[in-house]
Amino acid sequence: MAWTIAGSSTADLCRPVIVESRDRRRSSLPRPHAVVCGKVGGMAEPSTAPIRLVRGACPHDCPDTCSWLATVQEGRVVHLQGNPSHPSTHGALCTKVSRYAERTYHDERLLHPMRRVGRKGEGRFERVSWDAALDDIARRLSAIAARDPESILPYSYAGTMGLVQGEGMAARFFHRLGASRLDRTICASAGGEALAATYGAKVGMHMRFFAESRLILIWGSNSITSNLHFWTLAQQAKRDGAKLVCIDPRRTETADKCHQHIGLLPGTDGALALGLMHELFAHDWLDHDYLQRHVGDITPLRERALAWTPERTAAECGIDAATVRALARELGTLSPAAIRLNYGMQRARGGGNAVRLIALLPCLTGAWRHRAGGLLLSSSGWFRDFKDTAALERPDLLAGRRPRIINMSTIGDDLLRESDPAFGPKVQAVIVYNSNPVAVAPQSRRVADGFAREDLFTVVLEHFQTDTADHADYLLPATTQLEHLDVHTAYGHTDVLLNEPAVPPLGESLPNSEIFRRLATRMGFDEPCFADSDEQLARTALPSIDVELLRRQGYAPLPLAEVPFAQGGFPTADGRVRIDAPGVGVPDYVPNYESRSATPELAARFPLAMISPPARHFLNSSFVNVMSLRAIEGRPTIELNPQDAAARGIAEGTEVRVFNDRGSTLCQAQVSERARPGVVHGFGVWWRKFGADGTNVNELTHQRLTDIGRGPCFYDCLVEVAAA
Ligand SMILES: Nc1nc2c(c(=O)[nH]1)N[C@H]1C(S)=C(S)[C@@H](COP(=O)(O)OP(=O)(O)OC[C@H]3O[C@@H](n4cnc5c(=O)[nH]c(N)nc54)[C@H](O)[C@@H]3O)O[C@H]1N2
Ligand SMILES: Nc1nc2c(c(=O)[nH]1)N[C@H]1C(S)=C(S)[C@@H](COP(=O)(O)OP(=O)(O)OC[C@H]3O[C@@H](n4cnc5c(=O)[nH]c(N)nc54)[C@H](O)[C@@H]3O)O[C@H]1N2
Ligand SMILES: [Mo]
Repeated sequence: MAWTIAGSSTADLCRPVIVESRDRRRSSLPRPHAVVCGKVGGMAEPSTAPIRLVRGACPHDCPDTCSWLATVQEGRVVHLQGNPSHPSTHGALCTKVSRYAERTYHDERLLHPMRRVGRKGEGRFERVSWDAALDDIARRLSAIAARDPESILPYSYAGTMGLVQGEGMAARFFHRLGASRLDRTICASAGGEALAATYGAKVGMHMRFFAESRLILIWGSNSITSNLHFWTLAQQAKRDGAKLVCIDPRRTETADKCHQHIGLLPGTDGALALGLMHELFAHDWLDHDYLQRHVGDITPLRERALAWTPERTAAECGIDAATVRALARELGTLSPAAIRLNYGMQRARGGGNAVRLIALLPCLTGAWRHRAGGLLLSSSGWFRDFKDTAALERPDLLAGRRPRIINMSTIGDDLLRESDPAFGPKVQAVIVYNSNPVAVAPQSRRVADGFAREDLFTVVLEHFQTDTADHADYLLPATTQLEHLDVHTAYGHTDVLLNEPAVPPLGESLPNSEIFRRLATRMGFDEPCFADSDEQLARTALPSIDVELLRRQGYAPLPLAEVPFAQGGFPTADGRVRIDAPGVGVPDYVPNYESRSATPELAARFPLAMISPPARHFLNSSFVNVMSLRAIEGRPTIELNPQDAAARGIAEGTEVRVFNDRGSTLCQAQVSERARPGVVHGFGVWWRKFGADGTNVNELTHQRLTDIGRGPCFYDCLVEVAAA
């Protein structure tokens, strides 16, 4: 099967035309002038120029991975809408992504390569040509590599989730170079590795069948903010009589719309899962047949769970014993019962064990027998058999070398480390793409200090001059999703999506793939794989996907069973769920690094537990610079309970300092019953430079890692709040 989009030049990438119409009034196509904001459309009067619809995919790090349609008129994207024929998108984009064109055409979009002229971090640059930039970068990287290629570090995450603009050409480049490898842990590795230890892979029930569940636990997720298209399904189930329970320390907007909110203390989910198991065992709400056939020996788990009486559980979680009992009864007796687990609850020390314990609940009750029962944390493992990561990323280019691995979650410490035998060589160069570490990584003061090293050679590929970009020696303009080709897998649904470029690259921007292609040439890497076009990369990444179908409808569902584990068949070595897994043992409750019970002396000085969940109108630190969205979010805030506020003389709107031993950040108090006493919420990863004092919430977070998966513990953090 051949891809019908041909050629490798950026001009060729912009050919696909899906629908043409000369007469807007008679077509059912959107009326661009009516819906776009002035900035994007830029026209007061409706234009009668012909329009085209181009199929694309939302590139953002979100479980929904929407299929979109871009309306192009006179060479410009004038409107973006959800693809009505893609089942999970069902024609609806979230507020922020419907403004994606505003982001693409933003006044501050980087359009030319830039070279630093000021001090590190000052953010002063001069325009240079691509040739000058790439020649100098290649020269400097070659010189560093000649001494030790491991002192060069790639730093990237999910600014785009695309397989082509993600780790395709970039991975080939760094493998060939022999650079340090990056452990990409910043989001999902605790939960992901926990799930893999239990089920064998990051797999679960299909999102669409939540609509048919009778009981839905929304656990550690604010679905209305971060998983909107799942929320539609949950509401459908609710209308059909399902009970919805939200388990979250914060009474979120999602919790408001569920039948019940269980506001446990942060990081105590493992204890709650054990308490629920206690009741399942005590009342024999177990599917013995399922357990015997499809689950490992439960004896050690039973012993552990029987020690967690509802009273003990309630005391640890800060909830009532009756709540534990009632929830266990529902889980044990309502069918089909489904758990939408998300990543909120794995950003604490015991996050991995908590995910393992929760993942065992539907195994005990046999909920997996039903298509609307079981659990979903991530569906990304379903793509394994359809994806050829080795062919895409070419680890064989390491040619037997095994460069050291640096954890992206400890970048603050690692940029400041000297050479030593355990660590290896001091980091001399960082190439950042698809990420904004100075804002998003924990303990960002140290991250900023590391990037401010005058002797660190830093190249940043970006759309905007982010906090990280301020520290670049070279700042290279990258294309957005409207300007490049890509293919996407997902971690909520199980469809592959195609993103066709809607317009040519703005200014002199280039796709990440092309920047690494050109750099490879400059470095003298002459392996044929460095000449692969974006189309070839896409085809290599997903060799068995029906490309014609993709081009016709923008998406292609994976052929998967509706009820994946009705007959067991988990992707473990023996097909059974693992209770006792190699390397991680039998799961147990692991308390936080920082909490009133774990660290009472620390809590005496910093008595408030802080969690810092996503802001609804930002996507991590993306969109923070889109004015219409920032206007909705207002300014950095900390939400605290009226009791905690009163005890500190803080009122709604008071300017406050949130601080601990690691740092301090200024924000505005929001006094609300949504926060339970003792817990505060700092929303969104703001750009530090937009913070009142040039900081953001990560000034306060630490770099210690989760029990499983070496992930960050953003939500395991004690602070104090005081009027500024
Ligand atoms: N609008 C928007 N959407 C996003 C993002 C965004 O920034 N903005 N980010 C995207 C990304 S990268 C990701 S990884 C996903 C994240 O998706 P989720 O993990 O679903 O993130 P949230 O929806 O914030 O859910 C986190 C919830 O967990 C709660 N929480 C915090 N600590 C605990 C705890 O210890 N136990 C329990 N039970 N709950 C806890 C928080 O209060 C919050 O409501 O969302 C994606 N979608
Ligand atoms: N305190 C706290 N910190 C957190 C979190 C939290 O909940 N609380 N969430 C964490 C989570 S879940 C995650 S996933 C991380 C996210 O951290 P990151 O993956 O760094 O995500 P973003 O902040 O969205 O930054 C992505 C950057 O990539 C750029 N980009 C997008 N597309 C492209 C492209 O095609 N080419 C290039 N070159 N650049 C592109 C965007 O402009 C943006 O600046 O943050 C983490 N940090
Ligand atoms: Mo994430």
